[in-house]
Amino acid sequence: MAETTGGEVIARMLQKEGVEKVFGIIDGTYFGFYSALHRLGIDIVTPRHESCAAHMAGTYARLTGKLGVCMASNGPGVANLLPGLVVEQADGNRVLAITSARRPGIMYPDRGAAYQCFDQSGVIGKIAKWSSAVSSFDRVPELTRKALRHSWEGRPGVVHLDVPENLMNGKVKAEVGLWAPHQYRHTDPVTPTAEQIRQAADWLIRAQAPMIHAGSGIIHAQAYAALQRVAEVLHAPVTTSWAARGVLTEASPLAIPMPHVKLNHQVRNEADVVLILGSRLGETDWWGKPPYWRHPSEQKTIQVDLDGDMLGLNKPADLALLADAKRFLELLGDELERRRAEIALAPRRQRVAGYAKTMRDDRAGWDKALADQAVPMHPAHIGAVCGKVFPPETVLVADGGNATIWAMFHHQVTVPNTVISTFKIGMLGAGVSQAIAASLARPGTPVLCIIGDGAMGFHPQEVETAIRLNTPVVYVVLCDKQWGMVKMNQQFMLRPFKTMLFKHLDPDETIKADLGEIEFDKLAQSMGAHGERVADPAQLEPALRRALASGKCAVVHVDVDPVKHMWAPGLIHFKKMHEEPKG
Ligand SMILES: Cc1ncc(C[n+]2csc(CCOP(=O)(O)OP(=O)(O)O)c2C)c(N)n1
Ligand SMILES: [Mg+2]
Repeated sequence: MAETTGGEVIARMLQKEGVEKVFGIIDGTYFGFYSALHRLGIDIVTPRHESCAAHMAGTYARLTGKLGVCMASNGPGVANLLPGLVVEQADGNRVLAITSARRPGIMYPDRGAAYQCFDQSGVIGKIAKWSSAVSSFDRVPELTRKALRHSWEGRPGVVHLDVPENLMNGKVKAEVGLWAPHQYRHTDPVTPTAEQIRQAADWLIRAQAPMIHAGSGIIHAQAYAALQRVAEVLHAPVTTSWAARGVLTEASPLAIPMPHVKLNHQVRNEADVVLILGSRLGETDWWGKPPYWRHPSEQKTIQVDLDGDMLGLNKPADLALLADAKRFLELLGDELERRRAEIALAPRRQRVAGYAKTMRDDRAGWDKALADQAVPMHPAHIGAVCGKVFPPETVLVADGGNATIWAMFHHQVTVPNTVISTFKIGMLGAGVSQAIAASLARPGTPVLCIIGDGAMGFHPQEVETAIRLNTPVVYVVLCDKQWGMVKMNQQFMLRPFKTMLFKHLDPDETIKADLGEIEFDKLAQSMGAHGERVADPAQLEPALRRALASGKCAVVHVDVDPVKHMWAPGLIHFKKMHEEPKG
């Protein structure tokens, strides 16, 4: 009988699941696991901070549709992993975390005073979909299967398996049968019934003003083409959650991108039938409530989700459907095409043409800032110039406070699933490693990370990771030497009238909102990256072109006007969003 370790059994099971990469930092406590990954040809991707490993796994999962796996070692490694797990769970990315733990004799319950240990499963269990500690070698396969089952069912999120070092590394004589994924978990998409499709089609065909609201469920189901077909047959406008921005190409007149906040409210108020796909209608969707959405008594809601817990969560559903979004859209598309002649398109066309005019007017308003050629530059230039330099399939990673808002307002998403951020939790610094994972997930595709100077300061060490892994990410760091978004908020709290009058307060009038300088271009050069610094808007395009052409990780330090940077567009709407709607 062959000798194996618990770590090797898990590695082999991951291989059966098609896992090609595991993100994490090595440690002796799980040598049995990662040495088996290495032997099996599974790529071990090592950032320089465990929270980055979690973000990399999450981004990789989101961009590929595969399982993202990260690992961390007991005690400090897991402690560092925690913030990443919080974010990946909140943002709903399919991440399996495998951690080492101290031997069972001294843990669960903690004997006290043991080295490098805490109640890892207890803590992660509170923030994840599911967590379990493994107690014996015999239970390694069963609990790994359970973890994989949880990973692939319901809303994607974090699943955790805590494996003691003696099981990770200890050699055991055993034959462990490896099952195929379909033998222990659901692998076929959940299909709606014909009656449900007929009902949904009836309501959408007869509607005066139908609309679609799409969430990340469209990304996880990779249902872009099916969504586009249904939207086009119905001629229905499509709003999205922030995280699902671009699931319908914004080149389509039916796409209502999220920066057009007032128009999003208008569309949602005019609609008499709304089809909600893979979205919880959370706070950033204004909870699906009046006055931002039409009252439920006047708006029929069809909600499709593969997680029963999401149905009718925040807005009552008239037709609640437990189904895979892609499967649903394909069947609905077939039904709608059969009944195409019943759809009265003229009024729908007229309504959508009105929306296009509003979007053009909004854009013209935002683009006025591009006439400003002052040095240091107006932040509006960055998104606009990046749009010229980078091809449409580029993955944009947005990180930072106002830096993210400027990026969102001056970027158009024409290829679905090319925007990464932490839209639900707004984790400063996550973008640095997300961008590297994006480059690993889409080799050969450019990756652009637009990031604030505060955010970049959380994880600049990952530039070395990008160099080591040969991932040619371009980081554009918006340097205002302040926690810009918070400073703006603070000014309104402290001296609203002076803020309105002079646009900013004096340095001693705000509280700890200013930062010193980090020369991000030079810091990057010290790690072997291409570094540039630019303050003049006329120099931005050539600087970005050089960065992209360098063919390696590049960091462009962009000096932006700190006052203009604070006045990001749409701030009033985002402030309002924090209040519970009255309806
Ligand atoms: C990890 C983390 N800590 C604190 C915050 C709260 N916060 C939100 S925006 C912001 C300021 C961001 O500054 P910077 O990254 O420089 O972006 P800017 O607003 O200046 O463009 C802070 C501190 C956060 N979102 N994430
Ligand atoms: Mg800043």
